[in-house]
Amino acid sequence: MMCSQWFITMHWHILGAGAIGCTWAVQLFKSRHDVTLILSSNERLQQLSTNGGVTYQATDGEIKTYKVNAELAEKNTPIQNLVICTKAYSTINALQSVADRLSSDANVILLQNGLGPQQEAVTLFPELSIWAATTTDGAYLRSPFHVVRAGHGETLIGAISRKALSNKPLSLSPSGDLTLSLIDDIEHKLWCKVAINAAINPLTALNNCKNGMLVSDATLAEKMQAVCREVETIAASCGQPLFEKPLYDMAVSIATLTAENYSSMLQDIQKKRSTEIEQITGFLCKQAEKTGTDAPQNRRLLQQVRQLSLIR
Ligand code: KPL
Repeated sequence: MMCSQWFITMHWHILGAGAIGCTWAVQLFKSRHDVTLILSSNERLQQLSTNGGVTYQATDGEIKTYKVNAELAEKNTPIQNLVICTKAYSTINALQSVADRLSSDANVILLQNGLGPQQEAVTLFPELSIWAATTTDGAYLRSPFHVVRAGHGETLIGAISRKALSNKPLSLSPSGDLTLSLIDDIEHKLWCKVAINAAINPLTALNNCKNGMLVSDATLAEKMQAVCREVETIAASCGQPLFEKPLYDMAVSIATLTAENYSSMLQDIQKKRSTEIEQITGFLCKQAEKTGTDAPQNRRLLQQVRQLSLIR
């Protein structure tokens, strides 16, 4: 179901001013919603102010700066609609940092890679209306608060908490050039995304290569195939059949489509940031353990990426 098109001005708080957070901020701002970025420090507030707002480069090359408001999490004004676009490992801390400010009927959208934090958020905050989202939008930061939109994808959003499931559908309209769709089974889409990320990200991080190498290099292709077979078995053991096609075929298509890209995990390693390995491969290994499924390939990748993160 597409989000409806009638005009409703809403106040959106966005936590996580990375590429996707800045893209959402600009698109909602352009659509005349009230938008407030929640930033982690006074230095970040200063950086935004020095930049004059959020600078956005559209896919046609047009560059504009939008005067988006910002504040710290400590502010005590209520939050009605919250999008968390942090890295997966920061989701819970991010949510806890503003939990006191959420109105009783607030909507919270969790938009990140991986699985685990979404379920944890529902367990920790059962009274909240929580939605999970996954996106194929492409964007990257050229510098802090300067986002480049690399491609237009789709963002799928679905209810994951009891309250969100029983509430009226979420309305985000209008939402600029974001393509947002409300769907019933978001968990399945999150599993599919995790499966693709598990196939591509750790191998590219460990081999310091672009996504395309996983297809063009026979040894890496074989390794990716073995990982895919295992991920499919784990998913099936959890009652989550993945794609209609074999996972390996899907992973090959995506690695080919993004052949010139560095995966987000490799970028994290290169920039000496934490990776999302625990929410991707780590999540799958935990599920394998719960269901008594063998997962030697994924366990090895998990250990190797953990090691790599330690020795940087
Ligand atoms: O989502 C991605 C990521 O890098 O995290 C893929 C699909 C692997 C594209 O690079």
